[in-house]
Amino acid sequence: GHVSWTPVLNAAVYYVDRHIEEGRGEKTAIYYLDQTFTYGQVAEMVNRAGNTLRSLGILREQRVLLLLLDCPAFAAAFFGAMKIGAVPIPVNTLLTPADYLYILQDSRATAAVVSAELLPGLLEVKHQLSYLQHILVVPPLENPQSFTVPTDLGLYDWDEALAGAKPFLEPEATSADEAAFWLYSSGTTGFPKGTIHLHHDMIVCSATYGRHVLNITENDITYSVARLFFAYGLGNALYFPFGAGAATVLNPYRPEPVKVLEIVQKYRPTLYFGVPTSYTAILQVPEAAQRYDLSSIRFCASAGEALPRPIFEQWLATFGLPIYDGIGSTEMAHIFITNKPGAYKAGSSGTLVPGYRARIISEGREVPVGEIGNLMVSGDSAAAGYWNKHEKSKETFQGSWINTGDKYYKDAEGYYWHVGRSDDMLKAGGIWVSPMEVENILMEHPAVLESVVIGHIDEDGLSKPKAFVVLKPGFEPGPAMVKELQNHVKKSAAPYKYPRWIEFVDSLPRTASGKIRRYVLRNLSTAVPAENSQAGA
Ligand code: 3UK
Repeated sequence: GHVSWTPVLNAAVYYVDRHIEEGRGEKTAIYYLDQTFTYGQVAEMVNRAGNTLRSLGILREQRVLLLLLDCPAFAAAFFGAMKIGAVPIPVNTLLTPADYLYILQDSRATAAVVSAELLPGLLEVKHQLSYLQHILVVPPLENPQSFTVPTDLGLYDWDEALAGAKPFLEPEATSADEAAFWLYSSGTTGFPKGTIHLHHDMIVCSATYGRHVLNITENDITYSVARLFFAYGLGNALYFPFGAGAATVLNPYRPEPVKVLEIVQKYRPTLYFGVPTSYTAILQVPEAAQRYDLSSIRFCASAGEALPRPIFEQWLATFGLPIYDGIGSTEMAHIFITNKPGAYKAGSSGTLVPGYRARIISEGREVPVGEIGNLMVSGDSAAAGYWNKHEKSKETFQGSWINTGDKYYKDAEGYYWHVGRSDDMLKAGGIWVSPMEVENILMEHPAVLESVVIGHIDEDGLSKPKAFVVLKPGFEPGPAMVKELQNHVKKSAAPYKYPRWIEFVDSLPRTASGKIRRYVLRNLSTAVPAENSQAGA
């Protein structure tokens, strides 16, 4: 028989070292606050990071958790780990200690690189960890000089460790098909799933969306409101610019609308990546177009959830720029259907990105144009599967096809229109919220008998969590109880998950078999504004 070997490919070499060989060593790779980093400097940082991890005994295939704000250390840790064949796992910085405990135990990461600001959350669960041995702490933004790493066993100062490491590093001869990085993705039931991406996956995204949609070149400057720990942000602000030898603007602070406008004015990015919530928030800034110069931007992208048509139109009217909405997923690494210059329809997700295939399936068959079905997608950036979640992997990864869980129809011109999810998942600001998680937390409150959480569409056309709550006898519904329950959720879940509205009901609608009829509440929720509801921040 014929024996074929998977080619040797180390994505860190493609994204970092290649630029030195191709003469871009002096070119700016990262703009960060008042610093700039050239590709030469980034390559050296990556090598020092890889050597640091190696000297701690981190081996090929071992996972390394990255709990980091957007900063140059992220790039160094991500590609440094990858260069030695280890597997970085960027994680959401807004999660709770319990979430980090789960992810660290599930992944069995042996090392973590953590921003000092986020360290307390990790230390809270450190005694419960079975696998984590080393924590490298990136000094804080405020008073980094006076920062000292707590003297706990296994804690190191990132800057000191890198300063003491060698600046040269031979890449591990990884194969194109071995794990390069993981990302955790949430679902309706159960814990988040470690989604395993391979060394070739990012390169496929660079060759598809990066080349055919963004048309990114080394003259571009990217800026993403979506953080690096999201699959969306990771492409936008790291591997798309690094794939082209372009520059990226990284900023560690919360992307408040005015801050975002200041960053655009200061660094003059050409490619801008937002989410519907951030576009909506910027449109609320008085006289934004008069006060801030956005003329550097040649392309505005949106993803994470559908961009409502009114937001597209207001943005175009205000800034003269169309927003190119596209759908991507953690499983596909990045965007596979999108609007683009010369081919867009406001309110749609656009057309297929070259390199991807899609099918809309209902009852086992592809549906005709105009009919709604479940969206399946195929492309070579697809993850290999979920870590240790066999049943969930089989549901999502079906041969070369991935079940997105989204309901779509396609029009006669090949544009895809999002009509909802086929599960109960909802998003807030483009981030997954599992209704069950919020329901369980509400149920822990002594006043709550039962509850249902759904996605409620606000006045901007964006979905946010809303709870229907049945109180136990003797508890008073009203604004005080709304606040109380909201605070209760904020205490035990990531802050973006709290219900923005709470409606008190006498009972929940159920089927004959006792299953809650969520769709009834969803319809009720859009038709009649809730009496007892109270809008949140
Ligand atoms: C939904 C959208 C309508 C959809 C992502 C760009 O969002 C990303 O990944 P996630 O794993 O979520 C995937 C799910 O989010 N969705 C995303 N974009 C859109 N729905 N219109 C859109 N434009 O339900 C999808 O299945 O968090 C986005 C790039 C990489 C990503 N991972």
